[in-house]
Amino acid sequence: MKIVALAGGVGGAKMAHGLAQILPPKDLTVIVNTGDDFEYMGLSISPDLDTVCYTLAGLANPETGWGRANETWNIISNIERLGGPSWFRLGDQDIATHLERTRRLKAGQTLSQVVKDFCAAWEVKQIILPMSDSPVRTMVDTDEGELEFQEYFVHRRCEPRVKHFRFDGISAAESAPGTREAVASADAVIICPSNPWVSVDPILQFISLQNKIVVAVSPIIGGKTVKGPAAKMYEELGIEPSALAVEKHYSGLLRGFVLDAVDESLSSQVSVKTLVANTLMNDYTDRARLAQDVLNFIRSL
Ligand code: FO1
Repeated sequence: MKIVALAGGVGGAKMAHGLAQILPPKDLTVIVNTGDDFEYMGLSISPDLDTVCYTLAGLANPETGWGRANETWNIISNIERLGGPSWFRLGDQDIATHLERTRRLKAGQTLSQVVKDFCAAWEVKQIILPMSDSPVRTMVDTDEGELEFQEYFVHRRCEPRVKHFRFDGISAAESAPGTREAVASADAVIICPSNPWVSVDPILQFISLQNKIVVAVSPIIGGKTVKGPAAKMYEELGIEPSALAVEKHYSGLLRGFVLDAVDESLSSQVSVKTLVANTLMNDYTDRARLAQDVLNFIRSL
């Protein structure tokens, strides 16, 4: 079964890793959000792409979910000592990724080419595609004004209240090579348990899911998010955070919806077919089990 997974952030990477443990590599394409990308200290940073690639390569930091395992922090500590910025924590190994990506982009390579080469070097056999090769920047309109995504997310720890999201550059941007073809030839598309507002919505601007079997996995469990600000965002936008809110978010797109066992009672209110599953992914086994459950669910649709 050929699957396209739409992913951003740690939840998306874990689900992609679960799918990667089951599907033959050529049958899994992951289209990744690049709205969180930014330039920091002259470096081109692509957090969601790196999180997905590091996770599939088995190189991700198991505590944070982002960055590298067994990381050292010599460069950032020395920058800090010199009075430079250190709010965005870049480890030594991770900095090598950003230096090399920045060098290649400056030399004229596209982001897709860079990702392809890095995946080959890290022995990631699945197909990982950025949503676009053009810069798209998620801007968060808050009660303290409009902030760049990482400024809001990391520097301000998601404290400002959100009012609206804008994807700067989206009207001039095109989908990355291979994304539309991957969706067209997929048997199904899985929307990973990523933040609907800032991880999935940007990707959805680039692909058409018409007439596809689309299944979403809720990132909200019992009204809360496992990681990140999705529940807080729903609340601040005047929507009660719940799996139902996520299903409504994707209204018109879905053939099936996966919600956690904790939310089983909500299942009857969902307007598409549902799968109640254990969606918490604490370890590699949980990831593979959830992926298998979702694939079986897709077969039943
Ligand atoms: N998230 C943090 O909360 N704090 C950090 O200092 C931080 C550094 C960082 C470095 C590289 C990278 O690839 C990701 C990093 N992230 C950090 C995570 C990332 O910014 C967010 O999780 C995503 O953008 C949201 O999906």
